[in-house]
Amino acid sequence: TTATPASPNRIEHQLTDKGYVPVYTTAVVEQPWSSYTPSDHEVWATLFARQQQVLVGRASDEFLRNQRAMGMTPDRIPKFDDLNAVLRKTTGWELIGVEGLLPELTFFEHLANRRFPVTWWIRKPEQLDYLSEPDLFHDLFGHVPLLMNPVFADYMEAYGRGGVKAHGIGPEALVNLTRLYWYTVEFGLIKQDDGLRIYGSGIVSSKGESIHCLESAAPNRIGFDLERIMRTRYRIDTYQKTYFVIDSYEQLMEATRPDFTPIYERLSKEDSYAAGDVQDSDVVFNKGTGEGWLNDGDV
Ligand code: HBI
Ligand code: FE
Repeated sequence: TTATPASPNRIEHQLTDKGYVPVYTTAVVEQPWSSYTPSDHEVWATLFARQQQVLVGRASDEFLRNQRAMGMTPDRIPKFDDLNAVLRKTTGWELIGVEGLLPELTFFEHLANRRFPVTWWIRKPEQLDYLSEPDLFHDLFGHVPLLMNPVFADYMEAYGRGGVKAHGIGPEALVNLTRLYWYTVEFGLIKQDDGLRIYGSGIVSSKGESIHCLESAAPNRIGFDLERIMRTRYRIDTYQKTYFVIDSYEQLMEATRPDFTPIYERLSKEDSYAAGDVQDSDVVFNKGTGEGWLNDGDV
């Protein structure tokens, strides 16, 4: 049965033996801007102001610069049409409204065509600090600014094309590619002259992890290595045990140039790595203490 449980978010949930799971809908929806309530705009304004404050000195220069260049309004939910006017002429990307998580192939096809799916609804006040699926704040505040950067914009399109190909190869290839997305687009760090900085959307949209990823002694911080990342399991329900550090967005783009098929081949014969393990071949910025880590739950 599809039932929408207590969760105030609009995404349909299916009742399964694992409880309520989000039902993937591929529908593209117009942003219902006039139906946002004052409370919705208040949630945006609160999260925006809080993250702006936390990200000074923590987010990458490129992220902060592009966030300003986007002209996002801090006091109310931005209009996709307004952001698209800027985005289209800068890198040819455009935002489309969706109900929430899309089936992977649908998601990849959008990225391959420079369309970024943005959830149209925003979390409720009682969900300020955590919610299980991406909402408008995560997508808009977290993902959109770097789409203004031409090199990162190319990377995201290349990722989408890679995803469509991986989908054709099979589920293991998809898992490898999803790990790459997870440890770069969602939870990536970048090295700047003045230290490590955040560019991953999952981090920049979370107050706690914005601080934890740079300042806690618990996690590993390791130099970017595409194949190593594709082999590494990750966490969905806690802070990451390991953050990977790129030297530049160009490094990301370069890493997607080769055909991944031989890499998938190689990886299909190897075991994956636990999220918290450090490998001998790693460039280690720091080896975490592992404090507070849970032993189960790596995916
Ligand atoms: N759907 N709307 C949306 N947004 C995402 O970030 C997203 C998705 N579906 C799948 C997905 N991300 C990840 O599995 C990617 O690694 C493909
Ligand atoms: Fe995301």
